[in-house]
Amino acid sequence: VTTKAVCVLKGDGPVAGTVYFEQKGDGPVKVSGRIKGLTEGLYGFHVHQFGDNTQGSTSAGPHFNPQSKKHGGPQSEERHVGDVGNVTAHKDGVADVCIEDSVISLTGSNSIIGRTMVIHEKVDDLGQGGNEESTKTGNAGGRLACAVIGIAP
Ligand SMILES: [Cu+2]
Ligand SMILES: [Zn+2]
Repeated sequence: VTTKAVCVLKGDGPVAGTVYFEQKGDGPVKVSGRIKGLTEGLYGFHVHQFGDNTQGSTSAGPHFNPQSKKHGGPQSEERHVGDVGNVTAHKDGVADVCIEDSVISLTGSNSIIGRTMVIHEKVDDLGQGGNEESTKTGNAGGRLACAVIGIAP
């Protein structure tokens, strides 16, 4: 069985995009899509706990972290479930999202369905920043755009 999900990122500024999720059985989740309106560089990209956007991305809460771990990178042993890393925008301001992740899921206790995808204003230091904030948020700063992850056909 293949499960699919999608989110349409929007914010107060020019950053917007569409991100697709696809998972065969309980295998890795393929995350693909395109985010525009950026400037060249890396941007923290996470699944946050709640699908609540009543106060914009603020009400989405912290990184999705059902096992109460510290913040990390996608390859880290110690990471939040929601820590899928960074996306890279090129000179044209577009980031092509191409991630495969074995920790997030579209089913079960690590399911990201109904939670919020967030792209941040800064690079995620993946927990290696050497300060307290790094172990919580990766120092990725404010939230440029977000969207609730929904079930796709
Ligand atoms: Cu985040
Ligand atoms: Zn995190």
